[in-house]
Amino acid sequence: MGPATGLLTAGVAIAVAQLVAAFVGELASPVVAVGEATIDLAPPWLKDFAIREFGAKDKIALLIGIGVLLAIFAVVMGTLSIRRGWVGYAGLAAFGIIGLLAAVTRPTRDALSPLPSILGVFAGGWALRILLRATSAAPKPAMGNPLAFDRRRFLVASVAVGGTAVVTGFGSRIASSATSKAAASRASLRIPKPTDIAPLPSGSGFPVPGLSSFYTPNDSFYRVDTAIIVPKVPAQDWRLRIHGMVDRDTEMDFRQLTSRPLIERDVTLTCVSNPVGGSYIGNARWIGAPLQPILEEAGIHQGATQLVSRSADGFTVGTPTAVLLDGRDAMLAVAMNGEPLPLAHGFPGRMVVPGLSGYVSATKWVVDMELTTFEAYDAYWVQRGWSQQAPIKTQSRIDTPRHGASAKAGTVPIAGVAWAQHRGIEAVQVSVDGGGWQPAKLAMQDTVDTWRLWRYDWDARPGRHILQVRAIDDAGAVQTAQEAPPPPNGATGWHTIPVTVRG
Ligand SMILES: Nc1nc2c(c(=O)[nH]1)N[C@H]1C(S)=C(S)[C@@H](COP(=O)(O)O)O[C@H]1N2
Ligand SMILES: [Mo]
Repeated sequence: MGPATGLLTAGVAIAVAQLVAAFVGELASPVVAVGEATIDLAPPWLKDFAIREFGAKDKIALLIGIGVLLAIFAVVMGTLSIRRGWVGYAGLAAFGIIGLLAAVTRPTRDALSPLPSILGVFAGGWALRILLRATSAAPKPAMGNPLAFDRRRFLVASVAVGGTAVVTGFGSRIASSATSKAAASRASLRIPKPTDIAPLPSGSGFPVPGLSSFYTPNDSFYRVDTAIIVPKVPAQDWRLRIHGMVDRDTEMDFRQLTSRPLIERDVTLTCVSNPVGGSYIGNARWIGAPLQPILEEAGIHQGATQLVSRSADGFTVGTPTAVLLDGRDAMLAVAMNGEPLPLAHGFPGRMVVPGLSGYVSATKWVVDMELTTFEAYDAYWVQRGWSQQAPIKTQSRIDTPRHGASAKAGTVPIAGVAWAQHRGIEAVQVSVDGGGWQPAKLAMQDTVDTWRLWRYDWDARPGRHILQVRAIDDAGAVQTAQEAPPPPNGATGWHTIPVTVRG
């Protein structure tokens, strides 16, 4: 009975907290707040490990971890509370205080943030009282089997409490989707036609099975961020403030942003955590307002070397001001592959800057830009040991054959992608078993800001082989063979894979 008492009490507390959070803000949920606080406080090696091992599923792994810890805590407390009721209440209060502290220290907190934790604890207290009463109903020794009597009463109480948890839990899910003004705003949004349209590239791919498509569909585009719950900012509530070392503090709303002349550009986005051969890269067609004129209108002071952009959930990015003013297509993007930004990719507005790693350029849900210096401020990942600056390093990847695959002897296409955003890819070379570098066929270069697809038709002989690829950028610089891990500013080395060829 102890474990059930603990689990049911925790279940009701969490379900009620979730329901309240659906109304006062999902980020005020104690579970989410504790999860996000854990992400921010986790030591860098643990975060790097989580991104490396779980990728986009790192949040799910974290939530499962929190769930398991909570369940253990609930079972222990429930068991102790059968003997001493106060222990259960104390455990509940402790767990509420942790949730509350996390919720009120999040960058997204507001006056209502304590509510989910407080009401959750009260609901849990109610459940615990019912369950403890049912267990302590002293059976009269004379009345046959005392355990059966206990059990029935406890069962009724459990069903009542469990039912409350389940109904409230479902209610919170329905409420949170019904209260998502951001999803509604996205569904009804029409992005104005860009005034400057990029021609659709032709011949930018190859019909090789297993090779990436030139454009990465939104639903398979990699996602990296610190948010357990995607920030939900309706377009009509969005404001961008520009301040700091500027002549004029500026604020603009979404309508003002999208009534500016918009450009449409293909830009490949890359995460600094991408290991050699990894998948944290994608290419999309973006629509947005060029950032350079927006900054120039604000009047940037001499010496403002860093633009610190901040998201609705308090994440920060530091970008060199010089890069934003050098004429490249840095933009405040509002559309991705022909639709408003997906909620997970920064709706309603994000930064996109060709040539820089995501963590120093691609702020999603961006709401604030402060002009400052690199000496004055370290952005989120810089505080955690990554470099202040992170231009993209020339890289290439073999998409097919896959690592360890086996193929039939004969002509086997080796194909993949290569990237050196804002420099461009001039050549890609393939080496088999450490032999000479052979030139791969290149797809058309769309722009220097996108990746370039390549293929090499290999005359494969039976046996085990090692395939390697390297790229050469438009300046003639050859991708380095020197192996380096992602921290602190991006992995290097040649993607190398074993394959087996059958006779
Ligand atoms: N608000 C916010 N923006 C963010 C991040 C984040 O954690 N929060 N992560 C950055 C990183 S590390 C990368 S690589 C890109 C990834 O963008 P994507 O998820 O759209 O692929 O977003 C950047 N922008
Ligand atoms: Mo990243």
